[in-house]
Amino acid sequence: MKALPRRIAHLDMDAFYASVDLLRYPELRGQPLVIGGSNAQQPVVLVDGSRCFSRLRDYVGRGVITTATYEARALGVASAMGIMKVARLAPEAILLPVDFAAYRHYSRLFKAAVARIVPAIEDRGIDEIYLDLSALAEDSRSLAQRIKEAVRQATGLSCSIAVAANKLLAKIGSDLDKPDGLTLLAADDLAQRIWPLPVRKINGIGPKASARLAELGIHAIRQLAHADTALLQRHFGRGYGVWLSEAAHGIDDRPLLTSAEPKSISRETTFERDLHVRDDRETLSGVLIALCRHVAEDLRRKSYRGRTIGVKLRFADFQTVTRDLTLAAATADAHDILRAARECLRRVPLERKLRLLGVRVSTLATRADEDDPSEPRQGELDLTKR
Ligand code: TTP
Ligand code: MG
Ligand code: MG
Repeated sequence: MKALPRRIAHLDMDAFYASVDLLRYPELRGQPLVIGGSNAQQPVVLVDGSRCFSRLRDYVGRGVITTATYEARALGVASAMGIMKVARLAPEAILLPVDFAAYRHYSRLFKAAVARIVPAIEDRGIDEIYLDLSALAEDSRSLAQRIKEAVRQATGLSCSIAVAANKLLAKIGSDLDKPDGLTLLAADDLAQRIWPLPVRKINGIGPKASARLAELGIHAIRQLAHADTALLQRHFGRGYGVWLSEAAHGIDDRPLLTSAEPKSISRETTFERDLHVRDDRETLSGVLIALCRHVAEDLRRKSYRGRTIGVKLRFADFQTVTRDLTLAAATADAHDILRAARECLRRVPLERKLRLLGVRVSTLATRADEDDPSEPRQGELDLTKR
């Protein structure tokens, strides 16, 4: 039986950081706005309650912007541009500092809203996700429309979505009709809509590869699709050469990575006042025991064990140090973790006061990964310094 074609969507928020900031400063709507300043660009509230914003023409200094509204992009501004260059292109544009806490908050909100409609989601970072729509009955257009509305309801923000046969095409597609786009790509759209695009629109062809392709006279995806695979392999190696050719033909079988496997599990705490290792010995010891117990509980709840135990300390002057060690066998036991954490702490000079203490367990394995159930639960401490 032939497998049914997949329906994969890519969703990407429009001018994400700038759009989140516009929720707070709606009076800036319609103006060119650039995000990337420091605290000096924080708006000032005047006596009459109105706000005074920094303009780029007044900016002197280094740094790059994170993003810009579409009004600023119309003036030639783009992500990752130096602020001084942006100031020359758009002197009247407004500059705001980044506010990562706000972006993370809205990122969680839009992902939760989509998850209520589509359960199979691959998280691709702060403002984008892949969705597998294959198991749903509803047609792609009304589904995509419903997802866009849910995102707008939950956040007040717009996004662009494409639905295609795979991740590669969906990712290219979501960028085709920004902002507020809804793009459906069918198999026979490849030549018409994908092939005219420059090769760097393919996620996985970066600046280096596209420069080398340009040296071979290959600029558009159509040219890449018609290029001899053997030639591509000679210039880019066997694997990448084949991949380039397949990508240009819109072939991509990668599954969605729906449940992100954690690389580590950790707990940390910042003290209400800075603590001294000698004078506050008992408090610190209690905190360390509690952190190890919490990490052990997290590990057990998620059915993980870990072999690498680490500590993190931040001193009153904000200097941060970490130490870790690797055990002979993975553990989820609070006593094992505590023993190893204390061993790590012995390797840190502790003259200054502490403002933060953390415990991390990494090199994780799930129960299913453990092939030998008879292995000793509590391995010897292997004090190999890393
Ligand atoms: P993007 O999705 O690449 O861009 P965008 O959401 O601002 O605009 P678009 O409508 O074209 O999708 O990136 C998401 C956020 O990531 C962006 O708002 C700011 C941040 N970012 C950077 O900090 N530096 C960068 O170079 C890029 C590209 C993005
Ligand atoms: Mg975006
Ligand atoms: Mg993005």
